[in-house]
Amino acid sequence: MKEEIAKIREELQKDLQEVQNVHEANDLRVKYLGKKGLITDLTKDMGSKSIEEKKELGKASNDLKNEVTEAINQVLKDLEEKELEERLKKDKIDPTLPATNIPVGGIHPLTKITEEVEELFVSMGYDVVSGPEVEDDLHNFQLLNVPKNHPARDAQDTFYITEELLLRSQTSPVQARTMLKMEDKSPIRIICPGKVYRRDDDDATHSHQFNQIEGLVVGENISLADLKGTLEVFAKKMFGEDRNVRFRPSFFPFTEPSYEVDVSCFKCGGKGCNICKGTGWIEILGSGMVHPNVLRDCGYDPNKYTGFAFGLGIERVAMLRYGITDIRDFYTNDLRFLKNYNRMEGDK
Ligand code: 2NM
Repeated sequence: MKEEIAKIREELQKDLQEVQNVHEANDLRVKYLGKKGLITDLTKDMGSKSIEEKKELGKASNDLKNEVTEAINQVLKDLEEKELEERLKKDKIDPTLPATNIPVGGIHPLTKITEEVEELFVSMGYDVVSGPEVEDDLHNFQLLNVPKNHPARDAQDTFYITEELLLRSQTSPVQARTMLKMEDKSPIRIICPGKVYRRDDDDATHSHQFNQIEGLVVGENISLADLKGTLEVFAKKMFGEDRNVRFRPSFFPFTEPSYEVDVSCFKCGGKGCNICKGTGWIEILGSGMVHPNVLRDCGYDPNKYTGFAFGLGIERVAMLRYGITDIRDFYTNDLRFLKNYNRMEGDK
């Protein structure tokens, strides 16, 4: 037995000297200490031994086990140190090298305005709803009380794909779809942000594709006072609490009566300047009480339900808020332009 132990020791010494890496050191652990390892083997036929022999063999094999464990651990430690040292030597870092300039993305100004408007209306209990950009004549025009001979339907103003299909010219078809979908005709409070398309020649203030947010509230006893109160809150949140707001009579096919909403000029305070073109007022949105024909065609009995609706152009609001003078700047994705709207508070 002693001979066997001596033999194992001898073999271990040889093995330890030959170990090259952590992997091999772990193999050694299995070879000596594993379930079928050399040391485990020693105690295999313990059962046939006398008590004295068992004691002796038990102690000897235990000592050997500890010895081997320690030796292998030491080898592992040495190897790890050696590997670390080599890596440090190889991967030298030069902290004086200039840092890599990683361009950081930011939130687009149109997204910022959209999110701000969404947040305000969601806080007042509205849902945000979206719908298809490719629409049909029914949802984009007919259901919104836009008659067959209306100029907005002209191929000169609308992008037609076929005679029936078109790129939506406003987001109100989403609202028509929402009303039609409400089987129980329960009240509606929604805003619909999204891209719309019109056949304009692009210049500093026109774009053939822009973004809109339209709102719709339908229920029993919804009145003009609700429209005025809601849009006044909106106008002041967007352009400043000390703005004045006025409602000017206007015309839209889908609302009756209809109003355009102006805020007092935030630059001159109403005295007249280049921003308000001397009038003291800035137009920010269109609105009105939903036309009874629209309610009826979308499944809401106009004798029982009323509603108000409004629409605004995101680009226009963003241009006013940030003093942007060319609408095309939103779409050219020039980072020098976009970066301006992602400055941290207090930056110069
Ligand atoms: C505007 C102005 C006034 C409007 C109407 C509707 C609907 F679907 F209820 F008929 N949605 N949006 C509306 C009303 C839009 O944009 C200048």
